[in-house]
Amino acid sequence: MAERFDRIWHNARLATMRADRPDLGEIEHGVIAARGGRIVYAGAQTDFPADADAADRIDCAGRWITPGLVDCHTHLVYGGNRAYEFELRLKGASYEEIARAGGGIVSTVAATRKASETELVGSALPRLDALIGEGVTTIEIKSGYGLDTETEMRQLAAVRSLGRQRPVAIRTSFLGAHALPPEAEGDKDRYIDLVCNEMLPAVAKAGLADAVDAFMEGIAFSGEDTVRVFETARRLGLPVKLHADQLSNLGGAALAAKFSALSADHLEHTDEAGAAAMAKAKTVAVLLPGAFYFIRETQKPPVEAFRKHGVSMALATDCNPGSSPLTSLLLAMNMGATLFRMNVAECLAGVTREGARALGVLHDTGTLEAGKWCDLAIWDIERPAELVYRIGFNPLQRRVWRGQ
Ligand code: DI6
Ligand code: FE
Repeated sequence: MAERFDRIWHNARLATMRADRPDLGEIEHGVIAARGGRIVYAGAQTDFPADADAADRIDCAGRWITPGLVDCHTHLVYGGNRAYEFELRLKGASYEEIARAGGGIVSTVAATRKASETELVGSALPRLDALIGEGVTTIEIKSGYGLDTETEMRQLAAVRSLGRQRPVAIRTSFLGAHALPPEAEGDKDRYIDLVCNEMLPAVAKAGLADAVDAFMEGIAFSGEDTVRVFETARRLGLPVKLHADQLSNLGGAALAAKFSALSADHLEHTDEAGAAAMAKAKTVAVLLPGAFYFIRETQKPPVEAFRKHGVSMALATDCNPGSSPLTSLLLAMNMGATLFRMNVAECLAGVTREGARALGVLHDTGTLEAGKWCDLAIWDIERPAELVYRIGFNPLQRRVWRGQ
């Protein structure tokens, strides 16, 4: 009897992004067949049974299909915005100067504390929709604009709520160690006590965090502070990741590797020893060209060292109100290529397979392979390089999440 599927996409060109195939793992005459939301077959038309049966058959007319995109680093949920600070920066103030003068992250904290869960969801939805409109099927969203237990939990509850309101997979990260709130009066030790003894246990108990992140930086937290947060995460059984070496080299990459972090992110100031440590620990390098561009950083992440040591590279928007008000993963790819000199295959892998790896969900999504969720982006393009090459143009024809 002919095998029966829920849906078949045929007459398609596939960029499978499979790690065991070279480049994009292209298949010129391809078929994808799905059942129960999962891919059952993704491969050549010639190897697919001609008598296969499906409730729904979609002729892709030679369009390209990639895995649904993965944005593996965002701060999508927050109150207010920082357009005023942007104006200050246009007058000459730097991102760090504004932060040190009491603006920056803590000004978004004030606005987030004032917002209800409904308001946080409402202001984040248009940003999420912009990303979904470009084919994003999995997104990571962090807390870190509450900096007290109640607001951090409200922010993460808003994130979970977004996942119920849109067809997208969401991974949350708790970023209590993002900045020092004003009421801490400069006492970092006491604040990290609060993060480790109260916030993180409460967030973990409520099931609100899939991972734990920290901002290790001169304007934020030290390596010692980070170690305390990571040790608490380890006790609670949560994986870690780190904002590392963004504005200065404090050895964040190596520290992330020491804790077998899923990813170390930013990494503009990471040195070769950091890259080597990450390779050994299989920690993914998440590169964020939107932040590099927006704060006019000039130090580029060591892409050549990552290649040399075999460090996986992902690309993400870092969507946040202060350093990267970016809601386009397509533009992040263009910036990865133009600013960081990543090639087309690296950019595409960065927003699919490697983004999934950075979130620990590669078993479920990120490539076109039997057994994974049927998360697809179908594009009106002639060659995959167009996805990286254009600036501000969206050729998405259709997006599929879990087979729908
Ligand atoms: N690094 C960043 O680029 C963002 N957070 C972080 O740790 C910036 C967040 C902000 O400025 O609001
Ligand atoms: Fe960030």
